Amino acid sequence: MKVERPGFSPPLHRSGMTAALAAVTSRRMTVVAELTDELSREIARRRTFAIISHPDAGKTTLTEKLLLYGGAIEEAGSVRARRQQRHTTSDWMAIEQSRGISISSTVLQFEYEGSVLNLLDTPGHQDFSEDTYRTLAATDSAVMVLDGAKGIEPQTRKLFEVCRMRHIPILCFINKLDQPARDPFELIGEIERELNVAAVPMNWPIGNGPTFQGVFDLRKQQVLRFERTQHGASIAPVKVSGLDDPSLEDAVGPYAWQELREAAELLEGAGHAFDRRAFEYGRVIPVFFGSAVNNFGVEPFLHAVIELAPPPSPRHAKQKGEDIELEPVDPNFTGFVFKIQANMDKRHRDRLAFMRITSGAFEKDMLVHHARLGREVRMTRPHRLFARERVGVERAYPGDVIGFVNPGLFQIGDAVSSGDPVEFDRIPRFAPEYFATLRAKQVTRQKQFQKGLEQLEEEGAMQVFVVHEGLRSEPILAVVGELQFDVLQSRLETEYNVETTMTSLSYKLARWVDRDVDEVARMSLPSKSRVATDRNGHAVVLFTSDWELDFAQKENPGVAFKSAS
Ligand SMILES: Nc1nc2c(ncn2[C@@H]2O[C@H](COP(=O)(O)OP(=O)(O)O)[C@@H](O)[C@H]2O)c(=O)[nH]1
Ligand SMILES: [Mg+2]
Repeated sequence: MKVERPGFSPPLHRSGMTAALAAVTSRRMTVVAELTDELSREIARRRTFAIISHPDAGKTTLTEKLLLYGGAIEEAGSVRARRQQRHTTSDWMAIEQSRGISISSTVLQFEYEGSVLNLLDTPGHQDFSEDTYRTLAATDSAVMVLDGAKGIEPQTRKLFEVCRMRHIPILCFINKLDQPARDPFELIGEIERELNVAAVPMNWPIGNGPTFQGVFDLRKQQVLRFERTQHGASIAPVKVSGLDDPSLEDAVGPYAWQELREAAELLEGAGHAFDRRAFEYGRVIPVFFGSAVNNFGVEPFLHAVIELAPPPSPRHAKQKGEDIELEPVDPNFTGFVFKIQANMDKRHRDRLAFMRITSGAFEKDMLVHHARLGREVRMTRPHRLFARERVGVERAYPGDVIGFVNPGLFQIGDAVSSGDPVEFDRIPRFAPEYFATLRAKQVTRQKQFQKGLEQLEEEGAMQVFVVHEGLRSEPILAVVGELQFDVLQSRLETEYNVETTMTSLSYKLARWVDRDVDEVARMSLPSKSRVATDRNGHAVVLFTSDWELDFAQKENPGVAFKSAS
């Protein structure tokens, strides 16, 4: 027997359709095709990349210069600006400017020659590496900056390993060639040896230190000579010529000329041919030379990023319990939150959730499924970001990082989808190693103090533990790197107007135990250890040494002491 299902009609063949219905259907199909076309086009022109390296290699300076050449700013600022000078765009926090270091990663979106770039400047210091790791989860490629005098430094190596694990393609910019740098062949060799990849020079420095004057483009066989500008604040004039230009020897100087000729000859046959697929898989690194502070080699590098860095690629995710590769062209909008930051805008004092769009087109006010909350939410107040500045957007596409004013709706790691719920790979939390208590100096500021702690914990700037059965005892703050404490105190003061005093504690390790906290408190634990709960109410034990942890493990053989919740 045929069952009649209400609302269900068998597929119509064109011949069976009325003319009006056919017209509507065909119009709808055209609209769908146009939308897919638009989505593909928008994806193809997007580049989302993070700038990574050891501190002081020049990430923030290079970022500023990419903005300058990209036409996003008219005049470049500097990291350690003197009174009359501009600060860099990406180091906008007060403590970043006063110390001349990056503490928090920054998102900058701008358009250049038809491409849309989402640039993420990261802090290099290992004390803030959790922030950098989160940012790497949101990127499609990375720019690795090396200091030409130092080569591969420890933090660069660590970040490279993260990129390798995630198959993130890397472009390398060897910076500070205006200072005496190591031999370029030696630097290329070091990248290959230390990182176990193939490094392919794409251009070659002309001169070194005081005689550094430009780069030789190995693919176009073009000599680019740059002129300095005051503080490198504006675009450096450039002269372009072939290697056979008769006036070049005089212009470059005899020694640099000789070196360039020799290098050009050596490099013609040598080296690995640049293999794009191997690059996209993270096995080959194209290498560029320059000086960010002087704007030497920045423009060819910007062009290389657009040419080589891949557009948004498919991402591993889970949907309905199955592993999938989520394509950016998937018509369902999906995205995840990788960062939260409070008080970016002095006037509004609100919290912004940074969302990386992974598939589909985003539209302002759309309804999506919020996986952690298990309910629909409306995506209101989306913003395009340019460091601390933001402007409202109506539409956005995969690769884009959009900021949402977050009234407690989002946590780091939250995923949303306009179709079936989706989950992405977890963003790891690092095990804290430094512990302290913090107290507001003025009792009257207690409310602000609590609010500050809550919001900064939400950002992942530290973790707050509450001692079990420690009536009225202060919460214990835990961080991965000691400098995070300085930042906390400074931010509580500038953003929440609360002065604090800090007391360091002797704990060195935090271990999560997947049991009820009362049960954990009854376990046989070393006398100096402390049982506490984290923000989610999970039990955590604080130890002052590895020895204590071993002791606890031996006393409680069936219990897992985990370094993350
Ligand atoms: N001599 C020289 N100094 C540079 C160059 N690029 C950056 N610097 C300086 O190196 C220091 C660190 O730069 P910064 O961009 O903050 O590095 P980051 O920690 O990697 O973000 C600053 O004092 C910059 O002015 C360069 O090309 N040449
Ligand atoms: Mg920096």
